Amino acid sequence: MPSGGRLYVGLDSSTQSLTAIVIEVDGTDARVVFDASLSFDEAFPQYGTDHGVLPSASAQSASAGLRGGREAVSSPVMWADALEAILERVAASGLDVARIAAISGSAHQHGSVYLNADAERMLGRLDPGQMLASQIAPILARRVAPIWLDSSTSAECAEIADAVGGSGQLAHHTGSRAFERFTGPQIRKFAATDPDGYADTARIHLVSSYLASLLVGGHAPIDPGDASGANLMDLASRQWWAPAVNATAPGLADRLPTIAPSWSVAGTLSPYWQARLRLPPARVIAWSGDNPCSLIGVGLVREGRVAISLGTSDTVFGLMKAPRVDPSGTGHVFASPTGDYMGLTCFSNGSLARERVQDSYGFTWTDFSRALDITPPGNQGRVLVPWFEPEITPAVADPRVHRYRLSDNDGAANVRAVVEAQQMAMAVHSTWMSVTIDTIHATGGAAANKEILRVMADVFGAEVYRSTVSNSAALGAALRAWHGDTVAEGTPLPWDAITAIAQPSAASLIAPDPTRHAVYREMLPIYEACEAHALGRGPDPTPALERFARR
Ligand code: ADP
Ligand code: XUL
Repeated sequence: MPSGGRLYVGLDSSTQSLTAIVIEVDGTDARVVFDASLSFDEAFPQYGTDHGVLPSASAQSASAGLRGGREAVSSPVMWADALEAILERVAASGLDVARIAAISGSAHQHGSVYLNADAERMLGRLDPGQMLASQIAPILARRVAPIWLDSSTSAECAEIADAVGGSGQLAHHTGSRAFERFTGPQIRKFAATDPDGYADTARIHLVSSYLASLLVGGHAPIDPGDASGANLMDLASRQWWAPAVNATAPGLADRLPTIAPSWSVAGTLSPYWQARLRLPPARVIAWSGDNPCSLIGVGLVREGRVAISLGTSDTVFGLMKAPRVDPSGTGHVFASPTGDYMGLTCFSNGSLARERVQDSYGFTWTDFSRALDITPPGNQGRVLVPWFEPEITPAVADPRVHRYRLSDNDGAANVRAVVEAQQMAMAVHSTWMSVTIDTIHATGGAAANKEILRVMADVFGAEVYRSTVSNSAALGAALRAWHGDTVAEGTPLPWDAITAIAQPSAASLIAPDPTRHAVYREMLPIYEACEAHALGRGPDPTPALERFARR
């Protein structure tokens, strides 16, 4: 290897874009030396995607009949085009690419790619004189890939759960009850609606293992982190769970990739990439899902710390030493790339709900922050249950906003009510992880708002640090490439050292206030009662709120 630090490439194939981050490592010091992104809609208009999703006509023609829920599919050929385009940028970046020691990746979870029996041979002898995408089209057994936004498989979810002995059993083994977007139910639907296409399918990859396969020029394994988003993997053994595999589709066991540890070397960059872009035969470390990669990219390698991502939706996730499963059936357990587990709970009414309140009163984000400043913690017993849109946690199909003792004329009180409700909901619905949360890494667009983070710190009674990593999944992938390379070299570095670059700065700390935290401890059970009432499962919480307001 030429002199200078080793370079590690992390790719993140998200729903809408592909990002590459390159880090340079000297000893245990790492720094980002390249960061670029391309948006699918803008870079590849010929595919006609909208936010990365093919128009619904493609979804309909790709499967016989549209049944219930929304179908959402994307294009594996477009993803191949994007992979080539982003690696071209890395190759042309001026970096000394001969120093690339390893490359890994992250992909949105649950999506599936169906390859035919020619794939193995064709991937092994890609022609560097031709674009990658043109050579991929002939090896697809299904032109499109269903992705995580697809909610059309409720019937399949019920059938799979029934066949394995119920939702509890499925969740106990695979970490999640059957979810429409998860890979197993999607495979079942394809096998039933397009039996010829399924018969042509020799290998079903997740998006992560598909893209890794394109890099190594052969079928890559899948890591346990992304495999646990399939409703098919047994968490304890990190192998496919035969009852779920058999319940999903006939002959599925032969069509799934092998599961290998997240730090496995899947192969090296194939002759195609070496000849076409002059890249070295760098190690390709198994790819993983975006959530497992983000866990690493925000530096969560110990139990007791969680990340709260305040993006379009709000998500709580953190590392768990043991695979504890959410008894309410809304959270997920995935394998973590560290060899541990991770819990994740997703709330669809995140920034979306904050923006709805903001818009109703014509507030800027500065007004929004000021409203939080001038209203007291506990909001004088005024509560809003913020289901502006269908909610994942708890499951609410018919959205409605519920106000208790709260007038919708009072803008400031509504701002505090939405933020408190979201933070309390996250606190309540993450207790299943049985992790004592002492530290929170806040990420996502709304983490820019200090006043929101103050409510977070006070509700959880935890120290909140603002993470400044802009693409935690891509950074996590680059760090995983580094980690996998050290394992392959026989000198594995501990995760604390690998993730030092991802730790938030001490200066961003927002410490909890004990007096305010005491207010929220009192309020939390009352908020739970508000949720129960809104779900039609409990009495009116107004008397309890009145007592709380008078206290
Ligand atoms: P995505 O999930 O799409 O990646 P981001 O993490 O980029 O979303 O978050 C974008 C959201 O952040 C915006 O939609 C906006 O609602 C929110 N946001 C940006 N700045 C602020 C702010 N100062 N206060 C509250 N929310 C904000
Ligand atoms: C998690 C989930 C999403 C996708 C896309 O279960 O569906 O987070 O991984 O980001």
